[in-house]
Amino acid sequence: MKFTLQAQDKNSRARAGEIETAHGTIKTPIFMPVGTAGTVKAVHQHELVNDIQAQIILGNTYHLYLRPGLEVLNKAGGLHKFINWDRPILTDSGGYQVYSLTEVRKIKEEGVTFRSHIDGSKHLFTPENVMDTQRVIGADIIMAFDECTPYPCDYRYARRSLDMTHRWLKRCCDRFDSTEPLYGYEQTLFPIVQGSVYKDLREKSAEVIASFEREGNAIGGLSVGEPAEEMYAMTEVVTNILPKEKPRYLMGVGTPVNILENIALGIDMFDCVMPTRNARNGMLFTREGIINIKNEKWKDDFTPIEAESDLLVDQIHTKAYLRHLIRSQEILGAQIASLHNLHFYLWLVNEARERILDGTFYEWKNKMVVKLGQRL
Ligand code: PRF
Repeated sequence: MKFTLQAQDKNSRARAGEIETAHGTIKTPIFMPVGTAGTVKAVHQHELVNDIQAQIILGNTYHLYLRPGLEVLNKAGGLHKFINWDRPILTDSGGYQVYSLTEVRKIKEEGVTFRSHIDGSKHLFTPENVMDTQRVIGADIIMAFDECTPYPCDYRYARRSLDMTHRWLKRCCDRFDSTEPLYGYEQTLFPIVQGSVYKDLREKSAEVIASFEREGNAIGGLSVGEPAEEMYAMTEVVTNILPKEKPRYLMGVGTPVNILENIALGIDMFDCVMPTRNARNGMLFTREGIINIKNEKWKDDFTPIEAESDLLVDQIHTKAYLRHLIRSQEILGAQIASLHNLHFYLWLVNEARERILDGTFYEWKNKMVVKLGQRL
């Protein structure tokens, strides 16, 4: 993997760059649609490529390990082949899903035991076996196994957890560096900064993570319920320490406003279920603000879903029709709304990139933040 910085904004810490992977180049800042179980929910690969030009998607180790399982993924020749996607993929390690999706779990030095949310079966994730699993899945970028602390989290717990996440990182790196990719192309491992909302823990973690000198770095443990101002404060502390010449990935963030503010703080990569999950409930993100398409207000609005958008479904379908589909729980409603929201998120990060390149990012960002937070 290679990262090239192409521009740095003068009025903020925003950057534009390019990440080269074995499956092609990613222009940053980037948003990665979430494809948890080998599919970006309700959006076909053909649409990801042709309608919204998605450059990279995310998969989840936790889900793929449980179903379809490693034997199928290995026989398929890895996730790219299994789902017929030849662009970059990043997989999360399960270091978040085991905490958010499973009820019975035990966190020990060795790893985490948990019960499957599918059939209740018992499993153990360790730093080592999570690396092996991500070798089998075969993503271009894989994530270290960490503990994402909840919010709020007392200082003592956050400090102990952080120390364990750092010890786990050493074990991840040792296993990753002593194994080979299975499908003939290179993979790279990103470590994850934790430390809850404590400045000193975040500083310490960023220093430890930087000292591993991996090709890119991630920030976890944010957007877990803390106020946005606390998230931005932590991002700033960490991006001041993480090396400039490597990509920075803020995990699981966020709203369009969160994304713009974090780009301004020096983040290059984002993922979030919000555009797809909220689409299925009728929340649409637009250039003018947020719409709840289920509202009575849109009942007989026969204007396009978004007139300024160049996405086919935004042009050819009306708000009234999409409202009807979502209210009737029609599958097509989820498809149109998900495609719309992902297209908007990708438009947003691409626009940010263009503004960074031409030097107008900061003023544009401040204007957009006001607009995008509005409810229409
Ligand atoms: N760790 C991992 N994945 C994550 C997170 C984390 O802290 C978050 C937190 N927002 C989202 N996804 N491994």
